[in-house]
Amino acid sequence: MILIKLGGSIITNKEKPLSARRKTIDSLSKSLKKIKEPIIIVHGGGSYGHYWSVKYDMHTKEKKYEIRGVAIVKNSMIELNKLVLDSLLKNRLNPYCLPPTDFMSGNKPIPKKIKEIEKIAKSGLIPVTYGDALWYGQKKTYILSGDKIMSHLAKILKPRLCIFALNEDGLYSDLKSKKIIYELKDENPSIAENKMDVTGGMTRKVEEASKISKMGINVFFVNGNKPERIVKAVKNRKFEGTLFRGQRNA
Ligand code: IP8
Repeated sequence: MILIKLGGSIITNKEKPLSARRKTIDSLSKSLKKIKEPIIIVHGGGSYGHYWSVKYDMHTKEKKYEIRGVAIVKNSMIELNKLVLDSLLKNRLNPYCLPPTDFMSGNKPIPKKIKEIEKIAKSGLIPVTYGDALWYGQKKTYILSGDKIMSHLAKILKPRLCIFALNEDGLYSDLKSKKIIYELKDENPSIAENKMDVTGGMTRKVEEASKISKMGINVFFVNGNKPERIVKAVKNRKFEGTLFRGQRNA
């Protein structure tokens, strides 16, 4: 089984509020159709969820955020999720929509529910979930990043591989020359800060990817604008992107 995160910066135009990159979503769907293994898709918030989270000053920390903000963020994620589901359906895939409330309780994953997601994926349906605003308890809510969902799912399901589709070729050792790091070992990648991103952008991705690789699972960062790279990563063909190699004994 393979977990694939479609980053918000690839499925939306982060420069423009509430604008989806429909053509890119479609070409991602077409490439995903070529994968002949069970997959689970997680997508980010991009210029939908992040736009409203910034407006209402909502973050990953559990707090009493404005309830109007919670309602609006959730609604915007449903809207973006619908575009992803429609594209998958149109391309003859069979998505199974799974809002994170289905397998999260507070800030904890529900193991029984997560194991069920594996069964759904193995039946041929494609579970699709996303980063969202979630209820924590005692009137507190928080923003759950899709990257964090990747770690929760990986920990319980131990997929063969995790892929993060980004709006970049991978991690760069130097942002100016865009020199790709093919395998991240001890070096510090050069990362641009993004104020539009309430869940921590690339820094969060690197954090979650390192965590997953320490579970013994390979993690790939690939450019989602070139979706054939996702297929190549799955099929073990010449890989273009950044690999976090799974460390068995870490
Ligand atoms: O883009 C966050 O998900 P991410 C979703 O995967 C929201 O970090 C609601 C901002």
